[in-house]
Amino acid sequence: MGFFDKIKQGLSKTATAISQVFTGFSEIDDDFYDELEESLILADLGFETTEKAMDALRQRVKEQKLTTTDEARTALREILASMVDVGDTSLNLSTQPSVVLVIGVNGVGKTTTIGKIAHQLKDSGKKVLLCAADTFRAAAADQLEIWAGRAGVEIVRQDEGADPAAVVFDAIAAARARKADVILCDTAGRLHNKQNLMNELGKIARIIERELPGAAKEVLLVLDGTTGQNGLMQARQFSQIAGVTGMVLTKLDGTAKGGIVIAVADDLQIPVKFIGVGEQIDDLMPFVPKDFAEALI
Ligand SMILES: Nc1nc2c(ncn2[C@@H]2O[C@H](COP(=O)(O)OP(=O)(O)OP(=O)(O)O)[C@@H](O)[C@H]2O)c(=O)[nH]1
Ligand SMILES: [Mg+2]
Repeated sequence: MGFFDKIKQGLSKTATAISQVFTGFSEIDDDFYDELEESLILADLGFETTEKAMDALRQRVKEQKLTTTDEARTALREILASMVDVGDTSLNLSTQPSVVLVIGVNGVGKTTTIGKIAHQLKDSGKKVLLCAADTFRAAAADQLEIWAGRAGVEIVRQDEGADPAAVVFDAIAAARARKADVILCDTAGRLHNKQNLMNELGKIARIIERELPGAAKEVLLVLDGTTGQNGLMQARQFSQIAGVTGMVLTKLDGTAKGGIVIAVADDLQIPVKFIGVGEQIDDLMPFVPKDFAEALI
């Protein structure tokens, strides 16, 4: 299944609800606009992003003298695609090694996403090293090790309770010695309001900066697509603290409504780089703004 089919399947409920607005009206009038607006808010686009999209649509309808809701559908697809097209959606891995730090609240899919990314990078010929900087739970490093085995990549870990920054330090040394291309760093799930955990992230970032000053670095924020507008709040707070360079929206195969992807990209002006569409190693798709807008609308 390609990107389009998988996403379409996951978002079918939302897409059907929005589609019914376009098929339920033939002409563009106030009732149509009202219903469309409501369907976008229900799809998790959030109030502000919905308003922005609706304003752009109204303007385009006027300027281009559109009359049918079919034409409005095409216009809205283009508007949403350009709203989420806020930067490079690929990972910057231009140095050897480069570092990808993966952060987010508990249970959003950080470790799983690392396993999936490791698999993709390995397939593309990169030498990948996983770093188990989630030392908070005993099982966390074990879980990452299972993913390392699945992806066929190496892992650096220490005992439970070790200083996460020390594990990162080790991983950087190992990456140098083994000439790894990419270090993928798992971190403990944290609440953006837990100060000591947020300080710990800062310490990890400082170690990376000190040890690899010129290296390409990504900070990927993982958000659970099913948590809706709460995900947007998390994204705002993490991005203020952690210098997020890209986002991953997971669980778009389940009950997620999908519009949250557009809301976070538009609100933060940080590109979504991947979307998770299942629990298996292949269930991670590169984010393609145009395809996503088309699947949703
Ligand atoms: N359906 C679905 N499930 C997912 C996806 N990504 C992750 N999961 C599931 O979400 C659960 C949590 O995933 P983890 O990778 O352990 O999440 P985490 O962020 O590392 O969690 P902590 O380390 O506890 O903070 C697991 O059951 C995963 O299988 C996805 O894209 N779709
Ligand atoms: Mg984890």
